[in-house]
Amino acid sequence: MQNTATPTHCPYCALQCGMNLTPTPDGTVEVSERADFPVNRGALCGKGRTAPALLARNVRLTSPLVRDAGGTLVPASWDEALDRIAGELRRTRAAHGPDAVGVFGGGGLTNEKAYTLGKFARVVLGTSQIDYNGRFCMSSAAAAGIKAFGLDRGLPFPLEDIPKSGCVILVGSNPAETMPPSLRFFTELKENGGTLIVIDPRRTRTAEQADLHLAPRPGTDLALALGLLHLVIAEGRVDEEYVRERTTGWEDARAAAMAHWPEYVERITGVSVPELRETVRLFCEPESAMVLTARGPEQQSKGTDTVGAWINLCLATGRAGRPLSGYGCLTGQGNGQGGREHGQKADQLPGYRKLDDPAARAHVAEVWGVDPDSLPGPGRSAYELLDALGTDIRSLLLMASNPVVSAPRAAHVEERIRALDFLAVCDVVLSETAALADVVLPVTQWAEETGTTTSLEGRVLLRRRAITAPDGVRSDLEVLHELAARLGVEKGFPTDPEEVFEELRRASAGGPADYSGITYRRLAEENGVFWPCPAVEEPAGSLPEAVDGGEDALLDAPLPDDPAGETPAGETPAWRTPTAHPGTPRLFLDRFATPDGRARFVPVSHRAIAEEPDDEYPVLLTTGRVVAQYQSGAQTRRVAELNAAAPGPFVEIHPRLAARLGAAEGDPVAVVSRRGRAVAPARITTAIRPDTVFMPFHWPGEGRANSLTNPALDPTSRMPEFKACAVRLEAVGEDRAG
Ligand SMILES: Nc1nc2c(c(=O)[nH]1)N[C@H]1C(S)=C(S)[C@@H](COP(=O)(O)OP(=O)(O)OC[C@H]3O[C@@H](n4cnc5c(=O)[nH]c(N)nc54)[C@H](O)[C@@H]3O)O[C@H]1N2
Ligand SMILES: Nc1nc2c(c(=O)[nH]1)N[C@H]1C(S)=C(S)[C@@H](COP(=O)(O)OP(=O)(O)OC[C@H]3O[C@@H](n4cnc5c(=O)[nH]c(N)nc54)[C@H](O)[C@@H]3O)O[C@H]1N2
Ligand code: SF4
Ligand SMILES: [Mo]
Repeated sequence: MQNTATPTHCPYCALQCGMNLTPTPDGTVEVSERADFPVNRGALCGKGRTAPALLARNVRLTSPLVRDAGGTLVPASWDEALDRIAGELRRTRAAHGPDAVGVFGGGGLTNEKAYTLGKFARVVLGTSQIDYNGRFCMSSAAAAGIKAFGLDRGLPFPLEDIPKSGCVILVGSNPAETMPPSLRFFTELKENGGTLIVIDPRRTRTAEQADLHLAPRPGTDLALALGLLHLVIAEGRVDEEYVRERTTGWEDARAAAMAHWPEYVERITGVSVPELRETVRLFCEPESAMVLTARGPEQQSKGTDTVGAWINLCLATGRAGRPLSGYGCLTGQGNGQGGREHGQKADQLPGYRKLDDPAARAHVAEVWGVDPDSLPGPGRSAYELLDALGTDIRSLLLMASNPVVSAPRAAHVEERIRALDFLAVCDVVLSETAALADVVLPVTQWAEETGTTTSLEGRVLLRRRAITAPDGVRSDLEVLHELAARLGVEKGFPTDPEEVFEELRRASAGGPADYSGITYRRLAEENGVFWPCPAVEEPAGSLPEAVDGGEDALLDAPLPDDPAGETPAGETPAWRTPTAHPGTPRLFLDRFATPDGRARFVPVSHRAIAEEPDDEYPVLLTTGRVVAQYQSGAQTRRVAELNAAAPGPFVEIHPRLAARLGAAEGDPVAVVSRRGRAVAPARITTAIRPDTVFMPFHWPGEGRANSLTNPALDPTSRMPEFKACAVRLEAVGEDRAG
């Protein structure tokens, strides 16, 4: 086994690029091209290429840490650390009740870990107070997808459909920096004669590739989508037959759009009426078209309505649930999709079931061997949970997130974390949040453990262990197993990921995200399987009509029958029973997942961002990412090559705004909001609107963008408004006190 390459997937983003890992003599791994995975065909971005750097002992944690009487984190044995956590959680529960113990998870956790964490909260701790960082990520798109289609799977089609479509509108998405290998799908779209439209207040590297770039004022995507729908109606481009046969609610949505005149929309968004008309023409003329959103329009206090408005545009023009057409959300974290399906969300049970649905509770309680009435109800959303630390929630178990850097209004969140009676953090590195913990547990990483993730395509993938973890670290599953045992639950928390997955299959069976037909064997042999994949016993040969055109079209789907070439043509490979469900690369082609099978229009109207600029705070701040850093930077800031490429925070400023401020390139600039202040060097560029500044959020300390952001929440998704708040800029003199 040594020195042979293990095919697996990247530890970082939701593209989940395929890669091969080969062990090296010094105990780490070498990354090499894995051309058989169709999404990236071997290509990797710098983060994926350099991921093994984090396996080195000098950057990661290799011993549990416990805070001593003097307040210092010192190495401790596993037993000591686990006993301390179990003792503190028990004490909190006895003194303040089960809801005084909180759990915070992450979209980077594998399905097995996310599932087990949700089960641990409900079964062992009995707390309703669990949520996770995915709330900050795609929750608005998820809420809008469920409203309109009855189901939330980020992309309802594989990425390989993109180049064959006629037009793609990318709304607030910068894949050139956030998923570089996926850019190929958009360049192929253009090569095939399709059109790429990018909507972003900045002329990003992605926007530079576009046939048309619209640069709206941050926080106005809802008005923009309504203006486009208005024009679709006014120009007679509504697909009346589709609307009649496949949707409900059109009249109200139509009336709402008619109130958004193009000239009014131009005033709100800054996008001119001719640009709006051109967008409608490019979107409506081809036979097929797509709208893909990412964090730009979603991370707003009206993100759910905003995505709803873009879905309405797709529905009115007959561009959803048809081949090469549809609405999709580009999910972000490594397991951003699977992490939102199996119960680490406040209102959820595995299989994307609802915690307040009696049938769902009964089903999952049976799998877990507990009384349905013992399961707590829905708890608080991520920001609300963090805001309650030190008051209602006295102890917190945190796994795979670094909210001190990544949460909105981060100084306040940091203060709340410090106010806790007890904090335990499981991480691979000493993140800014782990540094505040009472106990830190060092865990294994992707190359050292097996598990499944579900990519942004809805494709369930197997990440395989390639090397043995160093002494001193344990997996998250082992941690939960040990804590459960110490809290009196001896059974039901296995440490073997495949055993967890087998249980997850049963727990998800019959739910919206049904994994029951998926096995590790199939994942390994088939390069992943798209959910839903129920374990149905169907007559052989009757594949479900997953694609218009039935079985023929399914042959196009990335589900190779036998990539290893071991099975004679026409025979079923051994790992798949003859009647196995093939998985569902494409959703909604026959019907939507609503009770009547029709998609639902939602009537939405424009509203302002929660904090509009005024005399005191006259400039808009938006935030996002750069290619070489990942999220809170806890991992990538420890990789020399990435740090050299993106060494620190900056403020993107238009030359006109910079001139008014008297700031030159590289000068430190203070950005001040009602929440706080951040200082970073100016990066002067005409690529941004003159009324807006941009900061990446990857750094702690003085340049922390989240010192500024507004935790105003979307009423449905509870997503904070990371993408727009009011700030003022101040030149920082040489005499600044620091
Ligand atoms: N390098 C890198 N890659 C990553 C990550 C990372 O941290 N670093 N994180 C991963 C994760 S978890 C996620 S969620 C994805 C995120 O992927 P993206 O959504 O592509 O990333 P962002 O930079 O947050 O936002 C995208 C764009 O939205 C624009 N924007 C800002 N405000 C608005 C607005 O009001 N309207 C519109 N239309 N656009 C706006 C920004 O200018 C930015 O270019 O990336 C994943 N990949
Ligand atoms: N201003 C602003 N803020 C934002 C955003 C924005 O666009 N603008 N985007 C938001 C979005 S979309 C997201 S997703 C969040 C992300 O922000 P965070 O939740 O902070 O995400 P990460 O920085 O990825 O933190 C993951 C942590 O878990 C650790 N880790 C990795 N794998 C594992 C594992 O398997 N087990 C354990 N126990 N730990 C692990 C890593 O070392 C790291 O410390 O940030 C949000 N914050
Ligand atoms: S694009 Fe995402 S999955 Fe692919 S190599 Fe880069 S970080 Fe990894
Ligand atoms: Mo995200």
